[in-house]
Amino acid sequence: MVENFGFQVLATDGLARRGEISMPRGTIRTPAFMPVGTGGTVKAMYMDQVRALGSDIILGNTYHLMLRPGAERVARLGGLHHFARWPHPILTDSGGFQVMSLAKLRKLDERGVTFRSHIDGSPYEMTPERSIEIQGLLDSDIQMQLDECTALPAKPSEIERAMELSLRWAERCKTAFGDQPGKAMFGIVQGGDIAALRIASAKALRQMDLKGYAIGGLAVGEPQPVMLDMLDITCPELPADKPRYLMGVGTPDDILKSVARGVDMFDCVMPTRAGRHGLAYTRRGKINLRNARHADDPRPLDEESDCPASRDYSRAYLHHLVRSQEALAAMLLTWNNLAYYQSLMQQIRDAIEAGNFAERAALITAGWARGDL
Ligand code: PRF
Repeated sequence: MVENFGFQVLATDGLARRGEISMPRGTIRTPAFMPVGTGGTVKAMYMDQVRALGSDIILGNTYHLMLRPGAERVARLGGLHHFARWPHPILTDSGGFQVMSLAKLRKLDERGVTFRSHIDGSPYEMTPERSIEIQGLLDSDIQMQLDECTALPAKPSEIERAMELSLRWAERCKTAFGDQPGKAMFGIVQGGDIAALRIASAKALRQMDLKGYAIGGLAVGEPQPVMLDMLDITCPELPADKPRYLMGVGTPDDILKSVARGVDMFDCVMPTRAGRHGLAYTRRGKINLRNARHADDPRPLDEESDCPASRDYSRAYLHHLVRSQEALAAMLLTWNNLAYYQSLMQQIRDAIEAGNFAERAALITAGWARGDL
């Protein structure tokens, strides 16, 4: 068994990297997509299915789990892996981003954030130290620093203030995390859409010699070209021998273009959330099963897929399930969507190894344009 957290780049193709993160609970093949398991469940999926699709790691949320069922309770029940029956690596987000988007009566200062639960209004305080403590109680393998993410567009002075605060919080999280050889605490680059701030943030985090680096504060309202510019500027500032994680991204197109710029890890609610809203991601593009044109269509979503949800059920039946608001609609479409995302990641990894990533990415992109015919 591997005792220490490690990262190895196995192959490169342009700026794209094929790598491996190794840690006691398992090996993560990168570029990796991490299904979102906010409250200890990847919604509408059994963990065995999530694993069978090729997921090496899932994401959990500090914010949701601290409110319900409570981090101390999860710890008493044996930690999040045991509680949720996922024995493989788990990455947890630190809570700051979710507090800012979900909690009520938020107040942020140097010390941390105070807020009221969106569930029952009860008060909480989240400091960098408490975030790391909670992530430890959950027994998370890859923990994230507490940060402040600025939604875009924003005033440069606001972006700078949040970026500087996030750097001070990174130091406090690093101290609170201490030395845990089998686990990692990642810093988070902030700096909005301002190149100089991105560079300053990345340089300062690099000085802290962390085990991995996330890029936050993107896909928060800016156009895709701005996000890609920020990746062009940020990735070269990060150490080549550490994993890079683009938080909360994204569409299949975002993922291809970010891998091309040197990103190794992704998470996004898109495949799971879309699956609960009647949307299917396929190699021919996105299909809205709610649409009446599918009512008499006997074809599956993808006859060539090896996922039963994609291959064995007719579009007519899926349309019927979506229109009837059946639980099985969410189950089958989420299964299909995660199968598509993980097959995309496998194609990306294979292409980088084969040295034909750009050509393969162009073919994949051309496939989406064929539409749902
Ligand atoms: N910070 C944290 N979590 C995040 C983000 C961030 O900036 C984003 C932005 N896309 C998603 N999730 N901690």
